[in-house]
Amino acid sequence: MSRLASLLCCALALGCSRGPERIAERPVPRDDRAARAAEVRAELRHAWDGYVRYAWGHDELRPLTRAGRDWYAHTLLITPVDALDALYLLGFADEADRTRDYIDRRLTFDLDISVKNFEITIRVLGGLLSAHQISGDPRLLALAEDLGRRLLPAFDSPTGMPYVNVNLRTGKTSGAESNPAEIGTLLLEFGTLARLTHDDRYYAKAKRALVELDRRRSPLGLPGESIDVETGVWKGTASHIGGGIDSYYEYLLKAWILFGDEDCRRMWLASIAALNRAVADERPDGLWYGEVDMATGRRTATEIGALHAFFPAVLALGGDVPRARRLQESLFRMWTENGIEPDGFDYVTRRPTAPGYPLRPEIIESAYYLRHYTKDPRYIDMGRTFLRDLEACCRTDAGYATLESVVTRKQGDLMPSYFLAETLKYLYLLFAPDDALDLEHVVLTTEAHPLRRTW
Ligand code: DMJ
Repeated sequence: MSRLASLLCCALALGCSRGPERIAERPVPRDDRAARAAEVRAELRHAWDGYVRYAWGHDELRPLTRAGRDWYAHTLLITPVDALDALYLLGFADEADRTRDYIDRRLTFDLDISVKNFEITIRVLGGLLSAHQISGDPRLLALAEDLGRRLLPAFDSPTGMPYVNVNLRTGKTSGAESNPAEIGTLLLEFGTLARLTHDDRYYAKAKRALVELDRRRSPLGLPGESIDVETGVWKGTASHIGGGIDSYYEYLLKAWILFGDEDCRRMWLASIAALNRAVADERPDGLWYGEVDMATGRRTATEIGALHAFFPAVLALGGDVPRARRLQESLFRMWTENGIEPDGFDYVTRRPTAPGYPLRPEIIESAYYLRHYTKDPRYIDMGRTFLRDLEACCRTDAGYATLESVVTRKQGDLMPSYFLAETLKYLYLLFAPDDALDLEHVVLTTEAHPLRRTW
């Protein structure tokens, strides 16, 4: 990072310790996009260097204790795999090549550990597939195939909707109570694996999970937030676009785009109509998406949050730019109200309901899509705010840290792998030249891994 930029960071960090108002008052500098793209690139370098120095070989970095953290008894190299395509995309080809060799040599899935099918699919399977497509390295595809084969038993439930966990060595499953996001956010990765290996089982299993979920939507066209995959009975009847449901919608649309799957198109169109009819909340201060009962449509909460902020991106990709713009404005107010966005926010009382900020990417992802489709500099301005606040509140000497509370600004001891894979990638893409990524010919997974239709 340039001397000027680090001085700016120090100044902003001081502002952060004095409380939220200071940051909100600070004017956003009107500098050019190229400089901001270079700044994000330097921040990726900083975050990556922290991981390499203090947590190399582990799943994630603990930036405050300066140590590594593994999700299970054995590392799955989650940060290196998740971050690999970001290293290529932001121009760190040497680091990426070295990391790719390390992954090829060290990553193994022959482990007696029970893993979360959804998380390992979106971070590891998706990361391996996109890095394989970028580098052409056949070893990454071999790893992806080995992993995919070990995850397949997860789908062996009476309904075909996957269990939450699966043991990578034995195939033993656990966790019958799941949710639409974990059931329905698998088809881009499993489908791409199917196409690249010519083994249609992967596509068929992940597609069936989506279809089984779809046919259990309520007469209003809505899913609930938790379901028993053995009985197919809903366990939680709240319907919304937040955590537990969110990326299920995203994959209906994106599977249609990536695979040309007409069933996914039909499910997407039915779902988006139901959402706009029943979950959207038009208020004098703007457009929000809250929570309703899936059966009655009765509004049960006026809560939104950082995870919901993926939705303007999906709306824009689906062609509804006006609605995407309005929702993004609401969500941006949620960000600026506290100087950084909380994980949960009541849009009526305007208070955080879940005060943490785990370095999430979604609002930045939406700004990127909206900038792509509208060319409106408004979204570049938003990006400057995101970058400034991230640097001010979450940057540490060893990388970036989550916030336990956006109110107190107390930092948490984790740099999730998606901070590199998604948050910094979207921030870079927002400022980078339009051709940095060919969004017309690439589909970004829910973990921001670009997949290309090469088949
Ligand atoms: C990411 O792992 C993915 O975007 C997922 O779909 C939801 N949340 C995190 C980041 O917030």
